[in-house]
Amino acid sequence: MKDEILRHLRYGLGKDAAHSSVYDWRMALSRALRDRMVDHWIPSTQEAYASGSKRVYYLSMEFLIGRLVEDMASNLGLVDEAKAALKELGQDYETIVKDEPDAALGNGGLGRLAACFMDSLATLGIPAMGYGIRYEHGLFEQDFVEGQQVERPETWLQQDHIWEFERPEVQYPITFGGHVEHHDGKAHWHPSETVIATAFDTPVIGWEGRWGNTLRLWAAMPTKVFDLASFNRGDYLAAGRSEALARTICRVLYPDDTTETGKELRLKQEYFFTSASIQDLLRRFLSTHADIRTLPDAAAIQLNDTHPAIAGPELVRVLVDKHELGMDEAIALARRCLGYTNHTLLPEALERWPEWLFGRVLPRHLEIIREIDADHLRRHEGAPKILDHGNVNMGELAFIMAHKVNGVSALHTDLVKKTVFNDLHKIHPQRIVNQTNGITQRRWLKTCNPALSGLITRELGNGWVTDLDLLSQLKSRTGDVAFKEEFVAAKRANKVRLANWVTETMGISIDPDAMFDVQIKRIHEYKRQLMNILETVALWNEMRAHPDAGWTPRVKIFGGKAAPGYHVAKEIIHLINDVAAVINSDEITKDLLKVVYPPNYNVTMAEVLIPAADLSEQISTAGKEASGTGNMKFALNGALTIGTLDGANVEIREHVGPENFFLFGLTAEEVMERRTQPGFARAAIEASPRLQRVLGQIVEGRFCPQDQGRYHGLVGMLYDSDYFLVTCDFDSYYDTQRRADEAYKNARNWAAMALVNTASMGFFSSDRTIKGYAHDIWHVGSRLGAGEE
Ligand code: DL6
Repeated sequence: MKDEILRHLRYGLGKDAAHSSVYDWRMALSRALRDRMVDHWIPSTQEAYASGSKRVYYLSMEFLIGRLVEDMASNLGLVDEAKAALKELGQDYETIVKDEPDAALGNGGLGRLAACFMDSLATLGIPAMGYGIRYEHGLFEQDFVEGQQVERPETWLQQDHIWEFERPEVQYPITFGGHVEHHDGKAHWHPSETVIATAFDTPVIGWEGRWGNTLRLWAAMPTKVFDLASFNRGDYLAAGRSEALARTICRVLYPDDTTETGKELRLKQEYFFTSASIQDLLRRFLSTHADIRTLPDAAAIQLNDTHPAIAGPELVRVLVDKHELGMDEAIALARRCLGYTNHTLLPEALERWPEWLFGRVLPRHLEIIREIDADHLRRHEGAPKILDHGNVNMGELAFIMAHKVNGVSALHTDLVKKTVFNDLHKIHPQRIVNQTNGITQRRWLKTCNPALSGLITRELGNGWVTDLDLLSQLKSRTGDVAFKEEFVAAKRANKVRLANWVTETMGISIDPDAMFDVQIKRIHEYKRQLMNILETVALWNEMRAHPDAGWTPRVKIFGGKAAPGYHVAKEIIHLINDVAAVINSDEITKDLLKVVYPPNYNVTMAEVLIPAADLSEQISTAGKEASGTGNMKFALNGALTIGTLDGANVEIREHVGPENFFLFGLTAEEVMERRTQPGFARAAIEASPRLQRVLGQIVEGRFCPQDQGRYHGLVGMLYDSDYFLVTCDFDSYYDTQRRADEAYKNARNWAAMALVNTASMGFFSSDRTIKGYAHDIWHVGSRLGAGEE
């Protein structure tokens, strides 16, 4: 390893050791690791090709992969070797790992899930390819200026992305606009714009390098660099037009995972990567198969949300216009290949495009969608339509074109059946299935929490790294005082690490013995960070009034970004920061309560916060969080959850047992019922003197004396509408927090509860989730060991 690092330093980077920066060392180490990856990757690719086995194609607008050095070193079993080699070279492994920027090609849960799935697919030896966009700028960087969120462009590609291989030979034209002519019994699309999709491949190597898959991200290039004739005429804008269009397509990740942007560019992005992926998988298929009708035996195409839903019409277009299949047959064939995962019930997140806009960008696809609608209606009279009231409904399109549709937790799947797709579910009662989300334990325990994972491996061996159910053996240790002490010591070490980081980066000192209470996720009204900060103020009021009442000291930790155009979410951020400033400077409560909100929450920050958490805040309005995956990461790392019966919380509670979970709040059914009661929010506030006081303080400007009216709108909204029922759940949340306080005082019992949480998380491995998809949706198997057959 040492020689390999030095060789890369010299011949890859043209540097000698004496004059190398941390960046140079990181590049050299990464290249050395990448070489080893390739040695696993190429045989897997060859094996998948030679065997002709069915592959999974996972189409996703987002892959939130984070840093890779440690992931790769860990999966290849090279961490110790790398550390030792660097030490001999006078370098520190940790410093080098920390130098890597996060690959932030995603907004939140949906993108991180895709990254966990890629890890599990490779570990399970299932031939697969992830397809997405190589954004020039990933998710924006968040800063706080006077407590307010400021967005700055993210620039991960300013440095070499060392893990990828450019494939200039893998290029496809992607066309937009123009018109369609029908003659000779065929459709002829004459597009007006073309860009070229070019591939960049990142190997994804599973545990112990047993199998390797590929994450193929598409970048857009112009068909010609620039138009010399226009340039010579002096028309510089026209000369650079095709380059500008191409660059725009993969320039930014839309910083919003819940609202439809309504932008033509977004539609172009979606079609760009979907069309490139379909062309690519068909080329691969046709290089080894003669009969296009056997495509479903070779390709399972999974749509991660509706963003790639255009895959249905695109595949039909190729089958009909190029391979001359009949329309009905093409629709049926495409459906056998396609699966669709729904990740949200929020109406604003269900994509729909105005028909005129869609037809302008993709005229041939609009025609095909009409045919799909007609075909479906012929078979199912009165069925919901894709084209409805002048819109193209991507949810209906994805549903109708998929042979299986899945929700991401048991409750969510049930609600998908009862609400958004109720009519379609009645027509196709077998189509909707559940696949509860999961997380990869390799990143979210093994790598991010060496203190705890080392202890577990010492006790159980390392089988749990690929079989998380083995953690259940830890349940028998809840009475083992010595083991529990070590379990607690691991948590404390992680808390000290976090406390040091908070002091270094924010200048706030926090006590590692206080309860670390963490809410990290996108800022959204339904996730109710607002309720959390209101409860914080209520607690502060009580602490100030009775400072000697034996309080459990707390550190409230927040992390998360708001979509730049989401005004209310940004106000909530501002409020949290305003409250933090006041509470953190209060002499009376300084040893009892702190509020910490480090800016720019990302995967790397999660890897530090989650292992250090005692309490995991999963407090969404019931029925709104499709699943959540942070909830699983916290519980796996020994945090207890305070949560509602929402998303995967329901299943987490079932697995850990109700006595090891702090439940509060209205159920999804009660939420729906409560909303029908006029004035429910005002009534809830009037019934809660505690909440009234907090809202009064905020309105009076207690946390922003220089701008007293700052939160009048926010508080007014709580009185008048409160769609997410913060007011109704507030008292129950406050009381449950106090139960958590009491429980925390009994350190041994808390440790036992935390240990049961860790021990019960086997079900929430993404390996289990992927096995579910493989069995129920994709009908694919593992190739592990198959090469020796
Ligand atoms: O399934 C992954 C993740 C869930 O865990 C979250 O509960 C859910 O909110 C998230 N959904 C989205 C939807 N975005 N859009 N459109 O990110 O998916």
